[in-house]
Amino acid sequence: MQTMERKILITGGAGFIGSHLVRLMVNRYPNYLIVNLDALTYAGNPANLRDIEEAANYRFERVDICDVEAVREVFERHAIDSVIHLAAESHVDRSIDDPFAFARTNVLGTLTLLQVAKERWTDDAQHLFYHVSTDEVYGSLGAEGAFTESSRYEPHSPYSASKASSDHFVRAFHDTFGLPTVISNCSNNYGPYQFPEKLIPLFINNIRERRALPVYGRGENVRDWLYVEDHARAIDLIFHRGRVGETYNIGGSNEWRNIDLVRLLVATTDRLLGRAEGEDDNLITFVRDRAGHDLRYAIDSTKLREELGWHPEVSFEEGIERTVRWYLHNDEWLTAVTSGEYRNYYSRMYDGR
Ligand code: TDX
Repeated sequence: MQTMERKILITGGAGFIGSHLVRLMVNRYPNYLIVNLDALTYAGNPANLRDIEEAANYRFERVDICDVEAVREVFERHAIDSVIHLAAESHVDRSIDDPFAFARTNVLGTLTLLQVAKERWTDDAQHLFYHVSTDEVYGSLGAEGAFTESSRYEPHSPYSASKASSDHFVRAFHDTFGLPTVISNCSNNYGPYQFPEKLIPLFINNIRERRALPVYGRGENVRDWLYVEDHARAIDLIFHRGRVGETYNIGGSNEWRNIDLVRLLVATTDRLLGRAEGEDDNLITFVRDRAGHDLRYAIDSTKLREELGWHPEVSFEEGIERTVRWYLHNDEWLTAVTSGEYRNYYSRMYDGR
């Protein structure tokens, strides 16, 4: 095989955002070796990457980021020089049920990767530990304003507390040991391959099956939505041109109240299914609010736009249309991940690789 310019470990590459990033990097950089390290828990699915799994510059390693020996072996086997770390437990409602799983994967897993990178990267080669994080670490906003890179950390859910903690460890390894790190904090993502526990894919699936749409509280919470490929492009840019030791906020500047978004999803899905307008409005059901539910997130991505010239390329109208179409045309994928069958199938397929 030709000599690879960079050997990049992408953790969580079988997940939603990770699979989009792996696809982008494998296709755009034939001279980079892309090693996807993923434990294939419930939300990680190699079917998300079927189109690139035979690529010459792609490898898959089924490893838990908390398993220090296995992580060391992967670094050694592939002479890893950089990490883009996305592996995480990411669903807020699950973190309310089982906070320990979030501390384990998000905090101890990140610490394990940092420790191995620090041990291994003692030469003068080019290295980078890129940590992918969330806007939720900054807490909740009132009606006005947006989070900047210097906003105070104020996490409210066990999920955001675990991500905040992982961000702190990354900065600590930079400041204490000189590890070359960079962090980005992104707003809510949407698009193909998102696990249907998150609002948008869950609701598209429920509309398709004519099941109730459980809107928490009064649906007045606001989120800033970004198409997942725009996030992957931002990561690529920050990986190559971001300044070491810095943090970059990534956001869509696209705020929606949940209830307005849900109405848009109902209208779009009904239209694409050929159903009459308004036919499924009655599926909208207001339910008990999520505990500690953050009112509003909004990201100020001026730094990323001005320093690195990034901007979102996919409008929300276009992105929602593409996303609803994708879920409706990939009902096999949806049925497989919701039934859990894929887990048995892929566990057999990937064991012992
Ligand atoms: O059934 C639902 N009903 C509902 O009203 C679900 C699943 C969600 N919601 C609301 C809660 C939020 O206000 O919709 C909004 C979006 O919910 P999620 O999709 O669960 O996302 P959120 O809680 O905003 O967190 C997301 O953004 C930051 C991701 O899940 C995180 O992983 C990311 O870091």
